[in-house]
Amino acid sequence: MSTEVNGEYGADQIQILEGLEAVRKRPGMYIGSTSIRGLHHLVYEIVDNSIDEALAGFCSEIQVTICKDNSIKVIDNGRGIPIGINHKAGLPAVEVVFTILHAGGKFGGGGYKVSGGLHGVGASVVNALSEWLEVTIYQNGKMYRQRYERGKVMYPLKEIGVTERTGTEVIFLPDKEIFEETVFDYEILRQRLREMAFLTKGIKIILTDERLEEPKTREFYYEGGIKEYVAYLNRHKNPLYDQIIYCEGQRDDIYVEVALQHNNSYQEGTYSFVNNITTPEGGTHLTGFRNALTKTFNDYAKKNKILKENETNLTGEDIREGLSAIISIKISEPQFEGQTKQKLGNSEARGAVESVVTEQLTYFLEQNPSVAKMICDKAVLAQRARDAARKARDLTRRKTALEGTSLPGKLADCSDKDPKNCEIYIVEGDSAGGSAKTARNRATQAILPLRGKILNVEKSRLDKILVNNEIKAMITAFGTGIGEDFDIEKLRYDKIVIMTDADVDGAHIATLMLTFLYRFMPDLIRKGHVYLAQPPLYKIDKNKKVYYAYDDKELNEVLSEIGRDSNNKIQRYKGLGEMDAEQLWDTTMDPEKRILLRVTIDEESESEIDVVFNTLMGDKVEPRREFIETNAKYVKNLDI
Ligand code: TSJ
Repeated sequence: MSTEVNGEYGADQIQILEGLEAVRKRPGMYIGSTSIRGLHHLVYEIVDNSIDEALAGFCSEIQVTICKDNSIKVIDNGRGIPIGINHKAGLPAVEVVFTILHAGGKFGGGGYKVSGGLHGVGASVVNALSEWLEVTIYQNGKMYRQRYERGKVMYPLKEIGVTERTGTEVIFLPDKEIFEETVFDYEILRQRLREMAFLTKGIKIILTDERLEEPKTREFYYEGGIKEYVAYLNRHKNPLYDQIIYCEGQRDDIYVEVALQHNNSYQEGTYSFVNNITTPEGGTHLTGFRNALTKTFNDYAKKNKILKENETNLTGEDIREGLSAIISIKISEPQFEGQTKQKLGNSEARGAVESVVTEQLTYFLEQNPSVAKMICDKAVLAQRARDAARKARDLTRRKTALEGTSLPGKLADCSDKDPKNCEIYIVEGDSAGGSAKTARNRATQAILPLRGKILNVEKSRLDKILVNNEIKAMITAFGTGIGEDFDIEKLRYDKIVIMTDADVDGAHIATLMLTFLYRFMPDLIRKGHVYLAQPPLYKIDKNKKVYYAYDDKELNEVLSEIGRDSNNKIQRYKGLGEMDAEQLWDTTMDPEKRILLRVTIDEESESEIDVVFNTLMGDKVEPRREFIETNAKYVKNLDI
């Protein structure tokens, strides 16, 4: 059975094709890039529409499937895209959605579109960039379908059968002519869809990967929405109190939701979103939140004599110590600012968030005095530590002013004074440090040996951190200063190479260092200056020839190549200390032969990185062990 719903095809069609052709000519303008990132963006564009249907109150479930041929299928149980004729275009609304640029949400009337933002351009862009796309609509007891190829309509919307359900189904195959990469990454989709589920309370999102022999399915459903997101952020930490503080409200046309809970660490983890899109650089909504938090707690502390009238106010930083928080707002016309367009600019958002949070947080603190006291007490301690840290820092600043920058005694510096040519090896242990000093190229390679485990900065306040000798040595050697004083122009080395044993202890020490760098000099990592050295795990001697293997797989490869016989002498290195200087140079330090791993932060998942670090650094032992065994995912391979 096949009944035509609409057969009119006119001159408008030509204009439509020109619109979609523009998308195919300059895809980057519409989806950011044609890399793997842009590819995944297609999925979010489609799913956003179902999320909007959920926000409008008509959809409770979204299924996302990666099909065997790498096409993507999205099904929701909403009302189904309207099929009636849109009078402006003279076409069924669904056809307008898929063929006219920027039509998303503006058809049919009553459509409530808030999601999308950075590239919120909708279904027509996905259609234009797909080899083919098929939409099926379940509505009023009937099923309707239309198919497009590279944006072109293959046939008018047709009725294809009967159904009892309602909803929308879209399948599309990204165009290999457009995208550099057309294989979807399950992990990337899993992370983003989980985030969307956290941000849309009550929605169930089901992700299935059918490419595997045994299809993999994950369900994301968070009844409490961002409250559960905060619980998730704190899942490997020790919350200061049981409740998750939650504020929700609407001011003018801005819907505001905030959830927060403190833990007993010293770092803040606040993540803000606008229309379900992350705003890593914050903006007015974040400012409104911070203002409200600072003001409400100071008012409470004064009123309840936790702070005396003549005592200095708690700073925002004091109150946010150990805070995990999610701020999520929905606004109809978000303005994104800054170089990367990741910062909210709408000034009305500041007032909206400030008003909702002040009102509801004040009420919460009055209702929960013991929680209020715990947070205030922690903030007062933070205030004292901050004062002590300032004194310590003033002292070091004054010192360097008087004595010039005196480099740490343990540092064996290089002779070349041009930072571009220089690198510094941070080496675990004095004995390995000794070998490294002998082995190095004195002109360009500096060695800084560190003794034993460095301080865990996740578990220490700033005043402790700044007087720690190992950390002081690193800060002075790098030359950049830290925190607000940080200046990358002053960096004395192009590469900072962390060299530790290839065992669990070594991995832990490397992580402690990375954590320190991430917390106090994140730009060193962002700008690609931080590396991990890769010492070999095995040495194989055969008839006076020496081979090295960096893992078990390579060991096997070497053995297959040279023959497995009794002349092989295999040594498993337990640490850098077992290598002499020449071996260390040959395997790990010689720029011609070594392998370095560059440490990177995936900007899209900085909140996930936080969880990674906290997994390693937190008080709870079990998740840490698990992590070290599965190894660091923020490290990407780089051959140099
Ligand atoms: F992106 C898309 F257009 F391809 C798409 C849209 C893809 C998927 C998987 C779902 C959807 C979608 C659209 N789901 N639900 C809707 N809802 C509407 O379009 C809709 C339905 C009814 C009314 C109304 O006012 O009666 C309004 C709208 C916007």
